[in-house]
Amino acid sequence: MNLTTPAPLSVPAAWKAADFVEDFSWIHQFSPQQLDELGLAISKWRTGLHFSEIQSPERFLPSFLPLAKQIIETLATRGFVLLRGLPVHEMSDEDTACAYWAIGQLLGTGTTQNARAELVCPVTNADVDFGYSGSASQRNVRGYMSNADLNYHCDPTDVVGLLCLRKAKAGGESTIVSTTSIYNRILAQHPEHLPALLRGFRYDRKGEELSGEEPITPRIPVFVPHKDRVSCRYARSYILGGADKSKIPLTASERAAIDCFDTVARDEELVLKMAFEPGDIQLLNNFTTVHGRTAYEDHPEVEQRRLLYRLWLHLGGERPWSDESDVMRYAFARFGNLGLSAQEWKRRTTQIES
Ligand SMILES: O=C(O)CCC(=O)C(=O)O
Ligand SMILES: [Fe+2]
Repeated sequence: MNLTTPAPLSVPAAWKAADFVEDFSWIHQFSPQQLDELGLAISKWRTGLHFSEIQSPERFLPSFLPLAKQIIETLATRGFVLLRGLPVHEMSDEDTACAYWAIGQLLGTGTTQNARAELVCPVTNADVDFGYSGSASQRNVRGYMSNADLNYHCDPTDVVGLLCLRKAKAGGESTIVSTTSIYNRILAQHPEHLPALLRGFRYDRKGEELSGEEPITPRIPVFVPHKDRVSCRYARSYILGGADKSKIPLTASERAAIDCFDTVARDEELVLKMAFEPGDIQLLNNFTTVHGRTAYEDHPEVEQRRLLYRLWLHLGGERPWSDESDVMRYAFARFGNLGLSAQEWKRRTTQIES
């Protein structure tokens, strides 16, 4: 265990909204050369390949390689970037998935994200009821399939990518917050909540576990302080679901601790707003940022609904991700059909078929 005495951190990951009023270095616009390479690569890959079968994308996208290196460095330190200008209007949704997957594989390994083992997962309103009431209709529902407000959370993977294909008619604003800043604030102003947050919570697997697997995770700390950084895992709806399914209600101090986390996360001083445009790719380090989304209203036509493509990337031996404990990195990330690379998923399905 890498626990150290909690202390405030002054590192690039501890950013605040005011740091980016005039600094747009977090936005990278794809260059004409990068887009030409991508167009050419897609025309090669289009000939019957599924995106998950693309081999060695780096051979086709040489001008992306310095960018990929820089993105990984930035994700490891500040924790977020926005790539702008993927020409989604000029591409079929299939070609977009292909381009997006290929770019993602230059950064890490794409993994499956749900019981259906989707590797590029559509985030769109499937008319499901998502919320925090714990009602039967909300049981086992994941927020990305609804148009509801999503509380600040980490996705259970090293890096999440969200590519915007279509915007909502109204709402659906994405915002992010540094979890290092949340930690600093709680340490300074609400230290009484730290013990519960360091101890952590059990997460609901929302029925996506395989038979024989536990329906809830072991306890996952919200914060793990290290010498020069603090790792975070947090997702309120899954914590509430975990308490519900285990039939062990949260204690008053646990409830107060997650309420405190949410209140601090919503502080305007900490929140960075991102107005997604079609073609934008948001990339986040899930150990140092939480993201949220406001509720939204869709256009009436189903094909015009807000649509994002989500990628979950495993960064392998790359630091600091490789320094995380198994509980932090995998307890809520690898179970059921989730958290598998395309190869691992193929192997699993081939074994089942044969
Ligand atoms: O719709 C969004 O902007 C975010 C969705 C989200 O958090 C997710 O799919 O993990
Ligand atoms: Fe998310």
